[in-house]
Amino acid sequence: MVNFLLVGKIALVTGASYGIGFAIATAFAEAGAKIAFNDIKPELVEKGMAAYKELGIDAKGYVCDVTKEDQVQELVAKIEKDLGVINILVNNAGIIKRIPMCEMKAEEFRQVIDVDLNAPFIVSKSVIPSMIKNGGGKIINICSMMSELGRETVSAYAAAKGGLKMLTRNIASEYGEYNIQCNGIGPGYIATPQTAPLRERQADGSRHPFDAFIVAKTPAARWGTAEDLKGPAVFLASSASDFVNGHVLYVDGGILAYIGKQPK
Ligand code: NAP
Ligand code: GCO
Repeated sequence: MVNFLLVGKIALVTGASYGIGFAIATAFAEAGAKIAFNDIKPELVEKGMAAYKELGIDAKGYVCDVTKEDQVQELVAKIEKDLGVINILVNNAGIIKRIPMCEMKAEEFRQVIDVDLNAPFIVSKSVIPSMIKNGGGKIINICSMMSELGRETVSAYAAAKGGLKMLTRNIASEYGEYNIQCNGIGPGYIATPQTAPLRERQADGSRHPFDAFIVAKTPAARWGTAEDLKGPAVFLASSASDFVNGHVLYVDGGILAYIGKQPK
C-alpha cells in the first residue's frame, strides 16, 4: 500500500520557527515524524517552541547559524544524540535582499548566497554520511520561482535559488545510489513575513501594485499560504516518492505554466 506516513522518522527543518518551515514541520509531525528545528536567534527558537507546543507537537529547537560549518556539525551531533539519525532534512532557512543589482554591495550579494546556497550545501554534507550508514534519507531544498525566473532587485536571491536547484540535482546524482532522494520545492508567492513588504497597503488604502500583479500572474488568482506546501513536503519526505530524485516540485498556483493575462 502506498505510504505517506513518517512514523519513526526524524526530521530536521532549518529556520522553522515560523512561516514555510514551521508549516512543513507541523505537517511532518502530523504524519508521525519527530521534529528538530533550528533558528539563528534564541528568541526565535523560543517563539517556535511555544508555537509547536500549542499545537501539541513535541519539537526540539536549537540555536544555530546554518552558514557556520562548525555550528552545523555540532547541531547534527546534538540531534543524533537527542533523537537519533536524521532521516529527513529540509533546507528551508533563507534570506532575501531586494536591492537593484548595480546598487548592491558585493558583501550583500555574498550574504544572500551564503544563507540561501552555501548553507544547504553545509547542512546536507553534514547529514549525508549518517544517512548513507542508515540505508538512505530524504533531502528537500526550498527553492523558489527565482530558481527559474528573474526580476528587478533580486539578483543575489535568484542566483542562489538557481544554484540551489542545481545543488539539488547534483546531490541526487551523487548520492542516489545510497537511497538518498534529494528534491526541491519551489513555492510560488506565499504570504509570509518575507513577502509582507510586497503586500503592504498603499497610503490611500489600495493594494500594493506588486500584490495586484502577483494575483493577476497566478492562475489560482491568490497568494499561496504556508499550508499549501504541507502536502507536497510530506510526499517528498515519505516513501511514496522513493523513485523521485533531483526534481523541483513547483507549488505556485500555476505561475510557471502561465503566459499572463492579455491586456484589455
Ligand atoms: P523567511 O523569512 O525566509 O525565514 C526563514 C527562517 O530562516 C527565519 O526564521 C530566519 O530567521 C531563518 N534564518 C535566516 N538566516 C539564518 C541562518 N543563517 N541560520 C539559521 N536560520 C536562519 O521565511 P519564509 O518566507 O517562510 O521562507 C522560508 C524559505 O522559503 C526561504 O528559503 C525562502 O527563500 C523560501 N521561499 C519563500 C517564499 C515566499 O513567498 N515566502 C517563496 C519561495 C521560497 P530571521 O527571521 O532572523 O531572518
Ligand atoms: C520577490 C519575492 C520572491 C518570493 C519567492 C518566489 O521579491 O520576488 O520575495 O522571491 O519570496 O521566492 O518563489
